[in-house]
Amino acid sequence: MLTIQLLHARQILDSRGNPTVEVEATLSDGSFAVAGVPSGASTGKYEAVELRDGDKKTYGGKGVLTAIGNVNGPILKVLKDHDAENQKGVDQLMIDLDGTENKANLGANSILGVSLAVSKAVAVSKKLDFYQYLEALYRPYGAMKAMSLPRPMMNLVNGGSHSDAPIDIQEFMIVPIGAETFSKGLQMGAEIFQSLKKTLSNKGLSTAVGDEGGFAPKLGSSTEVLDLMIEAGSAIGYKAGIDFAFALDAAATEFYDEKTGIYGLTGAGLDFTSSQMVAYYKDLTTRYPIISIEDGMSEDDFEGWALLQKELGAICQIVGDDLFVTNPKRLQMGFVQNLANSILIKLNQIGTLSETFETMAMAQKQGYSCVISHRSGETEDTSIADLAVATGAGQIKTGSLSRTDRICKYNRLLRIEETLSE
Ligand code: 2PG
Ligand code: MG
Repeated sequence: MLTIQLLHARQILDSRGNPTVEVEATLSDGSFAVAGVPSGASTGKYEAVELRDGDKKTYGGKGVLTAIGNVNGPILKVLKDHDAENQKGVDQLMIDLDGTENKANLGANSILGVSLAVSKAVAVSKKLDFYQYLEALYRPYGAMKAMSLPRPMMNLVNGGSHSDAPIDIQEFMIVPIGAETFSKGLQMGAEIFQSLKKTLSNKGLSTAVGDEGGFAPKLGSSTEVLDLMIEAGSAIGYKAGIDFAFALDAAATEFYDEKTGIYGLTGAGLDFTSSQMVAYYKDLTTRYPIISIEDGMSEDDFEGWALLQKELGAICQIVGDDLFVTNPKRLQMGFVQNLANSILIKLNQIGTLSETFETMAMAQKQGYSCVISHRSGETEDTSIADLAVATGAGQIKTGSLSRTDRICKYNRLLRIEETLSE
């Protein structure tokens, strides 16, 4: 039996320069792998807990030494000599040891680091590519689609809490709908990114980038951003609506006032009720080829979500991120109340690989699409690229076409594309 022999966690830095968890797992045959844990900025309140030390004197309170101690101490103690191939068992032992609903004791950051590092080490032992092993792990969940390269959603403009730009909507992504392969789609994204740089610069706008490597110009309205992206595409021969379409992540929880029930788009100078917010999206989708809207409404504005799904669900992908937090219970609520038709998948929102699979299988069986996602704070870990391929999710969002924390996932997919087509 292949067993876990050593788990070693250390504190590393993420793409924003904040501490995060890295875990090394060593198995009984000497196989060894490393996993890094990402971290969000626009986090949902129902996400599993990311354990931070809170000691203001070190890293402004963001240290993760406690989480690391949990791996090197109690988690290693329960997992040592455990069957490494029993991923569900490994994850369940950590869930039981933690003992809370939201992993508040051990921290989802420590638990996910172990969950991923162990699975990666098993893949090494079996001489499998990580995506091949993930496929084998996902198959028993009974929702398997054929493995495939995902279509990328490339985040060319960063607003909201991901940059200082006054843009209310957090992410303006392009989806290469006209591209036949992953690599062609990526190429289109990269070319439009470079063209957008020129377009912005010609207009005297900043080409500095935000947390996910997209531009962060001083623009107030969403329509100005979309118009510039169309202009950048057409300058090099790509047509919006034919070659590429738009996907938005509004991250609306960030600009929703729970007390007043108002969505405050301060950059654009607009205040909306829930139904006005839906009308705003409806208007945008009639004027622009928008095929996906993520977190259009705030995480607990269920009436708003139901209305958005009713009004736009037939023509647009309605993606729940803060709404579902990759959690099967929240997703079930979405099914019952018809709140969306798609779910964003972030491993660290739930904290284990097995629970992520459970949520994805539920979604896929219900006919919801799954979009595999990075976090705004990332590491060089590329596991999400393998996850996207293994589960046949069909879609991934992993930032813009700059910054290695984003590009490393795209590059991993290029390598997988080559292997799959052999
Ligand atoms: C999101 C993510 C990733 P964050 O809202 O979808 O783009 O952002 O990691 O800050 O939650
Ligand atoms: Mg989001």
